[in-house]
Amino acid sequence: MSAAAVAWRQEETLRRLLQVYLIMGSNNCLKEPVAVLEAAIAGGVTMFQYREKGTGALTGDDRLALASQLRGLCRKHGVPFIVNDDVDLALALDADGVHVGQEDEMAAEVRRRIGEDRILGVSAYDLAEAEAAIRSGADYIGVGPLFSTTTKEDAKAASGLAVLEEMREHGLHIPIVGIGGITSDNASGVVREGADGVSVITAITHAADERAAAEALRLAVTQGLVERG
Ligand code: TZP
Ligand code: MG
Repeated sequence: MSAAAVAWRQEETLRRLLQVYLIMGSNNCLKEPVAVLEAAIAGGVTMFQYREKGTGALTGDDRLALASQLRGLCRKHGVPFIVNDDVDLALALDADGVHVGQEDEMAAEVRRRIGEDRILGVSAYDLAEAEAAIRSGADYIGVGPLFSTTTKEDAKAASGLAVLEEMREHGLHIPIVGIGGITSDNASGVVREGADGVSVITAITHAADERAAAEALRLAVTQGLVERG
C-alpha cells in the first residue's frame, strides 16, 4: 500500500497537489516520455496521471513497462502517481490513485476496489456530474473541457470558466482541477474562478522546454491564487 497516498488524500493537501497536474501517455509526447516527465517534475509538476489512450497508445507489456518507469520516477520525487481508468494497472503498480470518467456507478465501484487509502479523481462536465462524483466518493474532480482541446478524441464542447464559479456558488467544497486547453496564458483565470489547480497535456508535452512550461504554469497558478485572495 502506498503510505504517502493516505496523507495526500487530505483535502487541503490535495488542493496543493492539484496545482500543476500533468497528464500524459507515450502518444502525447514528442520526446521520450521518461525524459518529458523528469523535466516537468524539475519544473514543479505537483501530480502526475498516466493516461495511455487513443491513437498510437502502447498496449500490453510495453504499456506496463512505461507505466512502471514513470511510477518509479514519481516515487523518487514524491509526486503522486495516478492511473487513468485502469484499476488493475493501478493496483499492480501500487499507484497513489485512479482517475475515471464521471459515470456514477463506475466511480463508486472504483472507490470500492481501491479502498480508502488511495486517491479517487472523477471527471465532471457540469454541476450535476460534479454532485454525482462527490456521491460516488471522489476526492477531487477534474472539470472540463474548459477551453477547446483536440487532445481528447471524444471531448465535449468547451464549457468556459463559468462552470467553476457555478460549482463554488452551489457550495461544492471538493478539490477541483480544471482541464482542457489550459496554457500558462489562461491558467490564472481558471484558479481565480474557483479551481485549485490546472491539469494539462499539450501545454507541457508539446513544449520545447518542458521544465520551463511547468514553471510558467506554476507561476500562473500562484498568481491566480493571489488574485482570488
Ligand atoms: N479531458 C477533458 S479535456 C482533456 C481530457 C483528458 C484533454 C486535455 O488536454 P490538453 O492538451 O491539455 O487540452
Ligand atoms: Mg476515462
